[in-house]
This record gives sequence, C-alpha cells and structure tokens, in this order.
Amino acid sequence: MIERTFVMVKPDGVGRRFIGEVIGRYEAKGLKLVGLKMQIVSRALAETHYAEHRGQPFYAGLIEFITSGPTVQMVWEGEDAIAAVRKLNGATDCREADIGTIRGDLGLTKQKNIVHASDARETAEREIALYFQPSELWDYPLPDAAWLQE
Ligand code: FUP
Repeated sequence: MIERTFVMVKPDGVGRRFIGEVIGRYEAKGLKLVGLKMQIVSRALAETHYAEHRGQPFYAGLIEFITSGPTVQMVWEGEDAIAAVRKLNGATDCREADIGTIRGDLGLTKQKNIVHASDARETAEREIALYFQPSELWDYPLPDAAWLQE
C-alpha cells in the first residue's frame, strides 16, 4: 500500500551535516520526497508533537534538545513507507541500532539519534498535518515508478 510518513532530521543530524546523508538513504531505497522544510521547532509545537511522552523522565530533555537548533521536516511517500523508513532509521537507541541503519551508522545515543519518523498510519497523518499545509505537499511522477511495482 502506498503511504506517506513524516520524518524530521533532529538538531544533531543538522549540526553534524547529515541532512544529505539522511535524504540520500531514503532516495536510494526508492522512496519519494513529497515535502521538505527547515525550522527551529517552537516549544509549543515540540510539546504537541511529543505529547504522548509527557511525564516520562526523558521528556524535559527531549523538548530541550528538539528545540535547541534547526531541524528539517520531510514527508516521504512509497510502498509501506512508514515501516520502510523506520527500518532504515534503526532502533531508537543508536548504541543498539544495527549497523547499516542511519542510527546504527551515525547516531550517538538514545536522545541524539539523528532522525524522528512516524510509527503508524494515524501518527503519520497527525505529524504531517502538524508540520505541513496540504499545499506544501507535492504530487509528481517519477520515471522509475513502474519498476517499484510487481
Ligand atoms: P522513536 O519512535 O524511535 O523515535 O522513539 P520513541 O517514540 O520511543 O521516543 C521518542 C524520542 O524520545 C526518541 F527519539 C528519543 C527520546 N527518548 C529518550 O531520549 N530517552 C528514552 O529513554 C526514550 C526516548
């Protein structure tokens, strides 16, 4: 099933100059970039995004970190895109993430883990709407689209 997922390159990913590396990994796997922007996330937006973690011991640090510098927001489209992106990202804790994944190859810790990505259909819809207007998402053909179907 073709679906869309939300991805954010976190302040450590931007600061360590890994924006291109992250985009390149999704592109190389055949996913399609349909939305892209850069911003420093406000505290209010960060709290809305991470509302499910409120009350956790890591919550305050997470909000502090995610608002600490520029971040890049993206929407990626493709066959089972939500699971595909999470597989490419690897486990939350970079010290346990498999080599070959973004976090396993590049990330430092559980908090400084380079990327965020939606974990389910409903989350993806919610997170895309949180960061993008419908007019900021692009529908366009790719020349290799037929090769992605069997
Ligand atoms: P993920 O879905 O892989 O982004 O991970 P979670 O939703 O479990 O956690 C969201 C973010 O909270 C993680 F990216 C990093 C941060 N976190 C911590 O800093 N410490 C923890 O113990 C758990 C999560």
